[in-house]
Amino acid sequence: MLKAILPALTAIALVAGAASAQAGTIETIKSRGQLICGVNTGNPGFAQPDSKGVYTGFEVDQCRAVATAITGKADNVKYVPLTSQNRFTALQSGEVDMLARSATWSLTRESTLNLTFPVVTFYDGQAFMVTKKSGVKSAKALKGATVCALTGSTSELNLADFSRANKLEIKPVSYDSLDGARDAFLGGRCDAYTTDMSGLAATRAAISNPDDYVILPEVISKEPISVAVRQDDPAFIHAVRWTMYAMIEAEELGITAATVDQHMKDENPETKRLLGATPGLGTSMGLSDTWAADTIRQVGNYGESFERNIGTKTPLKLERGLNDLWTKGGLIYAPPFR
Ligand SMILES: N[C@@H](CCC(=O)N[C@@H](CS)C(=O)NCC(=O)O)C(=O)O
Repeated sequence: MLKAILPALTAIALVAGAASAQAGTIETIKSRGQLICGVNTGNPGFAQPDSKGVYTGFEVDQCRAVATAITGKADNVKYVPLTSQNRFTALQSGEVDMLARSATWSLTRESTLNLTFPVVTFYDGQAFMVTKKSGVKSAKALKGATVCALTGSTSELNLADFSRANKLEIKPVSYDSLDGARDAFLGGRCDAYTTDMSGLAATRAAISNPDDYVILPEVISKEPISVAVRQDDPAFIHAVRWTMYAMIEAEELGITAATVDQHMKDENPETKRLLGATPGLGTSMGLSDTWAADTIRQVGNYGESFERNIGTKTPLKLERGLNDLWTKGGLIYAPPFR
C-alpha cells in the first residue's frame, strides 16, 4: 500500500515545493513588511548597532536598499547578527532572506551550499596585522608564527595555502567570533591576526592605540565580497542584484539622494529608465517602477554609501581603489538598465 502511494506522495511534495518557491521571497517580504537581513555581529563601518540597537554601515545600507526596493521603506529591515561560522546555515534554513555579511563569493559556496552571490559589492583581499613592536615588516617573515583567524572564513583556507606555499609552518588558531579573534590577538595570544583588509582597517580603527599596530603589505587573496541569497528564487535574486546595480548606475549618472527628484525630469533615456520616468524596468521584476528612485532617495548611490561609512573621511579611511567606478579606474560596473 505504502509502495503504491509513494510516487503520488513524492509528486505532491514536488508540487508543494514548487508552489512554495513560487510564493516567493519578494511576496513574503511584502506581506511580512520587513526584509530579514543577516549582518555582522559588529564590524565598524560595515555593520554595527549603536547603544539603541540601530544598525548603520556599508552592508547595512545594502539591506536598507533591498528593503526599499521591495517595501518602499529603508527602515523595514530586521537585522540578525551572524558569525562567519553560522551565516550560511542561517541563510539556507530561511532564518534570513539575505546576507550582507562580508561573504566572499567562491565556487564551492555556490556549488555545494546552493547559494547565489548576485553582485560584487566590495573588492577586498586578505592581509595580516601585527604589533609595531614585533618589528615584522612582511608576511613572509611570519615563520612558525601563531596566527588568529575566524572559523568558517576563507581567511583560514588562504592562511593554510600561504603557509604551505612559502614553507612558513604557521600555527593557525581559529575563533568563532570576531571579538574572540581580535581579543586573542590584542591580548598577545597570537603573533598576527589575519582577515580581509577591510576587517583589519575596521579593527584598527576601533582600538584605542591604532598606531601600535601595522597592516603588512602583502595581500594574499582575492575576496570579492557579495550579498548572498538562496539559489531557488530567481525573482528575488534579480531584485537584489539590480538594486545593488541601481546604486552603482546612479553614481555613474551623477544621481544622489539629494538630487534624485530633480533628475526625474532629465531627458537622458538611461536616467529615465532607471528612475521609472520611462516605466517598465521595475515592474518587469515584480517591483514598482519607482524602486530605484526610492532606493537612491533613501539610501544614496554606491559612492555616497561608501564615503559615508568606510571612506577616507571615516575612521576606516578606505580609498576607493578597486571599488571606484570603472570610468575612474576601478572595477565597479553595472550592466545596462534596459
Ligand atoms: N570574506 C571572508 C571573511 C569573512 C569574515 O570573517 N569577516 C570578518 C572580518 S572582515 C568579520 O566579518 N568579522 C565580524 C564578525 O565576525 O562579526 C569570508 O567570506 O569567509
